[in-house]
Amino acid sequence: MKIIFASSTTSDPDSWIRLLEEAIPGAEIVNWFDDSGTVGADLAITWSPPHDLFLREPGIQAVFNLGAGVDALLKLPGLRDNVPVIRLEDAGMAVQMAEYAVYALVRASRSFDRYQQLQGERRWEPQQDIRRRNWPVGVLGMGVMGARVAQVLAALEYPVAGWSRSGKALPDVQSFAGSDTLPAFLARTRVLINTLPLTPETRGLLNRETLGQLLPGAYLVNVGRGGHLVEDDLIPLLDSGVLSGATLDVFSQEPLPTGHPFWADPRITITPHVAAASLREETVAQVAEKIRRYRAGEALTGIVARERGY
Ligand code: NDP
Ligand code: OXD
Repeated sequence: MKIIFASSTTSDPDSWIRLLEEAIPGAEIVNWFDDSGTVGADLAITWSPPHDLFLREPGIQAVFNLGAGVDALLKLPGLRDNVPVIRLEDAGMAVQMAEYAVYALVRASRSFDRYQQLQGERRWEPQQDIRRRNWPVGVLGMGVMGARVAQVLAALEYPVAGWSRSGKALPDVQSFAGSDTLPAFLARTRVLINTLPLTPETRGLLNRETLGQLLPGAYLVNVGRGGHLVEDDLIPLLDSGVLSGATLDVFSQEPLPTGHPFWADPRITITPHVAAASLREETVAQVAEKIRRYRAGEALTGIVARERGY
């Protein structure tokens, strides 16, 4: 079985290929090169896939994504409807996502950004004590990432709610299900953490109208995809006081262009799409097991529902 390893952002594909070949007995894994011809691959292992992956390799029968989000992959020309797309599930990412959410939340709720500013001015000025009830958190998306975020924040005794398509029952987390419940979810939320996948339904969901429904002094954390946020709406929302700040890990264009106004805005914290990185050891083991099951005709998890887009 020939597998193509196609990633336009992995700096050391050879070491990935070595590990994958060790973990997948009998596999011949070939690296993608922009200028080489068709290799006749049966399967693809991919991340940030090259645009012409399926046009150049029409024999691909299944695709294994080295990440949770498949939005870039599903857009590629030549990906046939009957080709299963299998995504990574957690692989060390969920705990990092929760950690990132804690970092963003407590900087706002415990005035740590303000203390940093005060330190620069050599001022000893305790801020108001935290009242957790003043910091209700809403998590958009209650899948592998969102559920972990919600559980960790609930354990820190913040009032937490989660919104998803089908609803998710978790201890100490209020569940909202479906688009009809979005207004009520937003109306009880001060810190909004987005962990949704980017699909036709969720694109542009974070906009002037929805963010305007949050509680006063609202704070946005976007770790889903840049396409969820209508970026032109953000600075006006901050200027008008609807939002007090934002922590953004993902952008409609990555890397964020150096001239982009977000860089210079002190109310916006930027990280370069690092909220949660798939860990190599876990990833290789998970992909190898998924491929083993696929080849053996056994049930496997992480199959993307193509019609839903995630
Ligand atoms: P999952 O598929 O496990 O979870 C997706 C969640 O979103 C589910 O709860 C699903 O609802 C919900 N959802 C999807 N569409 C809708 C909709 N239209 N309305 C309401 N809820 C919806 O994905 P993961 O948690 O593994 O990953 C989520 C996303 O996080 C990825 O797609 C990726 O974009 C992003 N990500 C970002 C990273 C980073 O470093 N910044 C790292 C990893 C992931 P239901 O449960 O009902 O199906
Ligand atoms: C992912 C990501 O989707 O890293 O896995 O963004």
